[in-house]
Amino acid sequence: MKSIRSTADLAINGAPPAFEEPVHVGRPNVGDRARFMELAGGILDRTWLTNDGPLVRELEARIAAMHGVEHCVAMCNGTIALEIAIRALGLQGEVIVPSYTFVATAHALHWQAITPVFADVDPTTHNLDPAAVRRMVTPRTTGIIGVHLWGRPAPVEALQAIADDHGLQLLFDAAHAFGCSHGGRKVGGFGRCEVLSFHATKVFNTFEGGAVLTDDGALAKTMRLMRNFGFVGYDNVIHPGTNGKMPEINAAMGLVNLDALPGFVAHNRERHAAYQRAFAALEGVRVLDYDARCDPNYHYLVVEIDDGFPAARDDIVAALQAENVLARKYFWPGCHRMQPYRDLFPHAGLLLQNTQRVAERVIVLPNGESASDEVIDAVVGTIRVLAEA
Ligand code: T4K
Repeated sequence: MKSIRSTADLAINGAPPAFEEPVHVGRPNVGDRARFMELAGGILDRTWLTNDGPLVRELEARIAAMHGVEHCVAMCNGTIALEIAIRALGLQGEVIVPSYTFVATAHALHWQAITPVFADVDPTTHNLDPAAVRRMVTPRTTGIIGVHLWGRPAPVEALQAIADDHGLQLLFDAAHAFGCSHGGRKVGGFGRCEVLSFHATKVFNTFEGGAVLTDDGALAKTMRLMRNFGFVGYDNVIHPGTNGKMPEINAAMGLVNLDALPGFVAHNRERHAAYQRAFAALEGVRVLDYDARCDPNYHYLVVEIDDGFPAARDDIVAALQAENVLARKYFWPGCHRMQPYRDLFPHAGLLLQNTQRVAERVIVLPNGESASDEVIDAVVGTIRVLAEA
């Protein structure tokens, strides 16, 4: 592999890229293939392909136990899981969410004619700032959705206090936080419920998939009805519903990946430390770290480019992509600058100063299996050369 020492070495200046094949953020983690094929064979033998099948039930039981909650309701993806949780909790009117999140958090509300009201984030943690949340409560507010961004739990106690003070429902978008803990307690049991995503690009995937975790038996029962059109038995519909079912083949992937998860997380953690070492000598670029109360899964490798760093974030991303390192600007530009929210709330940015600053300084880099030493060298070399130039 070429070493990047001067501007002439950069692919943006005509040199060959550092990697022939794209190096992705979000390359799927895949466990034991032979075991997956075995489970797939069992599905075909049983010809029970979806709708509360035995592998889905096994996966639900294992995920609930792992997160220390009573109920795991598996779904076809995290977005539908959010929508079902939102509807099962009876949210309406306005719901407070961060703008600095994947757009699915806001869309799951808008899709159901609920107004997402964007509150600003803490610039250090990138999670909701409780003081900003308090400022956004109105008589129309019915709930708060906290997001455990990058797998770092949101300020769960402070958000619960606001919810209690105002009689609001609190739930969490835990799409990034599979297996993560806060103060020694696994995510899953905070708020009324917590929503996971098992998308291909997540630390734990079921191709597509998601789930809602809760200790509330009545809520779990309602969500089970809702994910299967409200059916009880063959002809009896007792509740409005949709199709949120997880297929058996997805659960097979989940069971295999659950066995492999400790290895994925250990590897992520080791690569996170390798990035930290590599960036230590480059002043002005910081690898996002976690506080002692948080036990993360290290899935997202997030760096922040300090104000005043000699190279601009967007130029860095363009240069990395030219090297075939497909760095991402998650979650730029913030939901409030995406449609339909940009037109609905044209002045939202005035109250989202931290969101805008953070969204303009973050780069997400390949982690896990994609983050070889060569990739880390190429990333750091590219950024150093750009800064020196
Ligand atoms: N809440 C939050 C906070 C979320 O982050 C998400 C999802 C949700 C809710 C909703 O959960 P789901 O409904 O998705 O279960 C991705 C994912 O589509 C999305 O699931 C994820 N968050 C978000 C952070 O990232 P994109 O548009 O960046 O993904 P995509 O498909 O372009 O993939 C990213 C890279 O990964 C590609 O460059 C190629 C690579 N890749 C991707 C896939 C799908 C592979 O190598 N193999 C693959 O199979 O949004």
